[in-house]
Amino acid sequence: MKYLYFSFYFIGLLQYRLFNSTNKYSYLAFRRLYGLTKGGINERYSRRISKRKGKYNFPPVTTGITGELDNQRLEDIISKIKDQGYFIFQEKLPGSICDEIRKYSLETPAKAIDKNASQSLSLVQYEASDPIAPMYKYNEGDLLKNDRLLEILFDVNFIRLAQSYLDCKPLNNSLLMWWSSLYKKSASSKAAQLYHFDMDHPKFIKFFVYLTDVDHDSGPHSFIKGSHKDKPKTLTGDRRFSDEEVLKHYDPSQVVEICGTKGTIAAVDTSGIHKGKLPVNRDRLIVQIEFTNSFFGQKTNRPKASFSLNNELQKVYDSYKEVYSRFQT
Ligand SMILES: O=C(O)CCC(=O)C(=O)O
Repeated sequence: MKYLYFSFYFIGLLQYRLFNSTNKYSYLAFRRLYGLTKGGINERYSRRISKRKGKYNFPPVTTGITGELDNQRLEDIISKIKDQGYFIFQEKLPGSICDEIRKYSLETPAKAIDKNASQSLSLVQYEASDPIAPMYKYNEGDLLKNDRLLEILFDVNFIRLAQSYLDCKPLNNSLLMWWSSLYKKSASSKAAQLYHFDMDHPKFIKFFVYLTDVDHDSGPHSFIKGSHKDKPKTLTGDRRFSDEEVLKHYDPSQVVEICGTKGTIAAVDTSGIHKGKLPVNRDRLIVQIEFTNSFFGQKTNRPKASFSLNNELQKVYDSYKEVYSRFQT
């Protein structure tokens, strides 16, 4: 079977080179091979990408939502992400900005995501007191109309951190925002509330920003420390895992629930095992931006670059055009 997966994978790589798109079967084969080779194919492919793609030269100190970033701090943060799979920043997005985005979310319809496909397709206003689904996910096109979200998307420190972690010029892959609601009493697989790992591209990193206060009962991002580096064979399948299965193989001290007041920012390598814990006392609003080293893999959303940027963000866009190459001009 492994050889069949390899054949599909290599055909997919060739097609990707020629046509810039990944066929479904090659993508599935790539996901399986991640587990079967213990990440070996990702490492090999990523090394090649790093050699081929250059890197940006950043000024010695860059400033963003995560404060001032110099080379020493950059190295410290990256070594922590490499070691534990995540990093929680001390700096936070100011509360007033979180509130502004939260207000926007309550005025903007979102996709109610549930097992039921027809519900998932409907765009509805999120009602915290009467949710109809465990997750409400916003259309990226709507997010790109919000100046505060654009400030997160075009944050130079995120680009710099992503470059350092991915070891090449990063590609922005998505801007997402969703509510995890108090709809259900049990975890929803569709809302990523069961343990899993992501394997959409060879290498990637996500930045999460909480827009509401998050404690252990309000849906923290739960991550198994170190699981981005090493997974037991039974946890390499392309599926969801129960808490019991995961805890059979990892020490409880490795389960990290990322909690913090609104504005909390974390960088996570979600090739590690993680989930959004089911919220039981308060709903959670979260923003996520993802960077990858290649668009090989899952289809990337390619919206029009119709956003209007202030001078500062326009400078970031112009200086790091390749990062935002998925936006159609
Ligand atoms: O809601 C969460 O914290 C989990 C998100 C997640 O599974 C993902 O971004 O891959």
